[in-house]
Amino acid sequence: MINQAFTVADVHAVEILDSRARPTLAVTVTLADGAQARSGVPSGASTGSGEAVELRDGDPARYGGKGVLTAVAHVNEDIAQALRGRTFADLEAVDTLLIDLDGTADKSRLGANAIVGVSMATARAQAIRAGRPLWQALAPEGVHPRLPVPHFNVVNGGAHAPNCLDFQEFMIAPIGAPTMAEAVRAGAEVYDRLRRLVADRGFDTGLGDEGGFAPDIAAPEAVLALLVEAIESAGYRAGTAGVAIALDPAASEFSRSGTYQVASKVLSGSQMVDWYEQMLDRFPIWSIEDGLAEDDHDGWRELTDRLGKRVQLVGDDNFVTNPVIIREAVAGNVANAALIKVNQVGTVTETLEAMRVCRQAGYAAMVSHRSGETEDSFIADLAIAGGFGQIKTGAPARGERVAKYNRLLEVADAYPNLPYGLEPS
Ligand code: 2PG
Ligand code: MG
Repeated sequence: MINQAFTVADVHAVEILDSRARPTLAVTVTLADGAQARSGVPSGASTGSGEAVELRDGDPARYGGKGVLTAVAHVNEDIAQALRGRTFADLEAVDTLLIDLDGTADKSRLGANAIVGVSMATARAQAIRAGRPLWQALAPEGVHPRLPVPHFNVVNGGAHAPNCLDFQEFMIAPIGAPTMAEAVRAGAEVYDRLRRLVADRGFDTGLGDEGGFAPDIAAPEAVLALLVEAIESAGYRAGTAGVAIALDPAASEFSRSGTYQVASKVLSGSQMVDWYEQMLDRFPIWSIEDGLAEDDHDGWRELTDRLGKRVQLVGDDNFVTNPVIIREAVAGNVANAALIKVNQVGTVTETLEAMRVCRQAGYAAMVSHRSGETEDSFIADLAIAGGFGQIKTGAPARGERVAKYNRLLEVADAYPNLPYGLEPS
């Protein structure tokens, strides 16, 4: 962390497009000594109900109501007025002011999209001013930064693709790769093999929102078999010694009044856990995110009791990067890892706090993009800084996803002593 006071000279936002042709914000923060940084605000599609509120204009005449001119005005008026000319001890002081200025529990007055853009750009400007790479500036005291295992989302379904696949994300994770560069190479080579396999089986090779293929395959097991084939035919071992598999079914999206309607089945929470258990027996899955719906508290406890020793269980929709919620989950023995998304909670300081809670509890943390992204690579640095050794940021294809992987490659090249891989437990 940087403990150098700084003065904000200016804050400015503009409405730009995200990777899904929807408006979002780009925020530029300028400090008094001239350091200047810009950030692009990400946006999700399968959002948890407890997320900080993304402010949309709701004017049907512009972008189908999805414009963000109100949030932009909040940055350029209220927030700029409150920050301009003021000196802050650190990033936390800025974030605290933003939270107070908003005055709501869910950041709905100014908009979490407005607030998080200012927070991210301030963090970056502060790092530039200190002459430090962003990851060094973000790294908490006592945490050892490391290059994260990239979780490449290579098959997209659910809310991210128009196919019949209910599970949202099938990821490949080169846990056994010796270096960041080899991990990225493995991801790209397996992705390339997969494209050919998908085409050979007669499926369309069109892509979903996160750059993964979106074949019309309904059964998750069929996709898993295809992934193992792609991993092995690219010359890698399937499993944690080589390239493992991670899932984000995003089960909230297919839960209906206490049941799960998925792959032409109607299952209870317990039956979902049975099904995951069978998948773990057959396939090299090392991590499951949002295996059950955010409000299925009994199900999550059963999932953790039965599978928590065998596999990483990541809370996303249910945890929403909220330190208070994660603390409760730890107390209730729910999951063993959290997904970390800056815009879910709305400031960089609260995001770092969520990671601190995970660390204290012995939970893992995976830093994540959103399905709607910009070319901003902020989360690559955040993942290095957090020291857990995990990131998911889509397929090794499409500029807004690749920007993050390329940033990791550049840091790996510039800092050859940074270790790669999962943090040893
Ligand atoms: C998720 C995310 C990112 P979205 O569910 O983990 O992959 O999707 O940004 O649409 O919420
Ligand atoms: Mg998720």
